Amino acid sequence: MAKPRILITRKWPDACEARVRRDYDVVLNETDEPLSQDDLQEALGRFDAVCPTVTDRFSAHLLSKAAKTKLIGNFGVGFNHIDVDAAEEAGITVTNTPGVLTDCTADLAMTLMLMVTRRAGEGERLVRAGDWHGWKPTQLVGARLTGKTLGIVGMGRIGIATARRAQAGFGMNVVYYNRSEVSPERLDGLKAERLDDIDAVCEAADIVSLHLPGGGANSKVLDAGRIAKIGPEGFLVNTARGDVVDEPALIDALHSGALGGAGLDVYAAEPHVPEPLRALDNVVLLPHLGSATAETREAMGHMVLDNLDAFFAGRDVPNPVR
Ligand code: 8YV
Repeated sequence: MAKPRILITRKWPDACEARVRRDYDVVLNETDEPLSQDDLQEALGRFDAVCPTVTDRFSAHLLSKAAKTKLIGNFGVGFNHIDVDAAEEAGITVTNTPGVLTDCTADLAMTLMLMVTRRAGEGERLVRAGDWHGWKPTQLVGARLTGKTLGIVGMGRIGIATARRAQAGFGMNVVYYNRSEVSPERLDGLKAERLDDIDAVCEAADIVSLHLPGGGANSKVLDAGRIAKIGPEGFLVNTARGDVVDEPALIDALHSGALGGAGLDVYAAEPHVPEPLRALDNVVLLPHLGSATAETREAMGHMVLDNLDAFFAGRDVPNPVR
């Protein structure tokens, strides 16, 4: 029997590319250039499965014309770049990669939290520019994490893992908002108070860290009013999706001092990072590095392929998005 035809839209870790080459009739992206909407449309007519990343947008329009593809095996846990209703309507199964990137994304949230509160980006720029002329007691004085309150918005796997690090490693108090109750089993010893809404978390927390999915009702959930509630001494960290924050309102708040600082790994229209944001000193800007470790990226690729293997063997896929 002919092997299923697979498209991998971006360069993957070597071990994962070797596995997919061995098991499937695969087209890899040797140049690693992002595919255009026309390329993706064509792919949906040629391949049994397409394995995209966050850089590939599958709109309802595209999916409604899918002539061949029956599986979209997303390399990543977030899937707001795929219209899953339209995929379902087109009879396409969508899978993702939950769990394997939890620790690394939580580590990156802590990285941003430390960098922005301790002004590490500013310090690095100072040294690299050759402008550091020696130690002084008032130079680049930041804020201490110990004893501060972390507010988590979206207490899923990554939110919990971030809270655990903040509490166990940095002695922080934790409050959170999550639509549903989080069971004590999932909290597993973590001391965290669930507040009534996101506004209450922004009021109570010194640092707010976002861990909710992008798209839909979550779009711009951190608006000007909520950002103002975090306050001039407060900080915002976003490793979730750029669209959950009102980006122009964030820039205004950072500029006016209504918000103390921000640490961002994600942006509203990636890879575009607005120039006014890049011009600000009280923001740390990373290029969507949440899951970027060798171990995790390899685990993500293998998880996509486990889903492909199950699908083409006629078994239930292990990680359907719904
Ligand atoms: C991924 C992410 O690297 O998994 C996610 O949702 O945000 C990132 O860590 C990226 O989405 C790859 O598609």
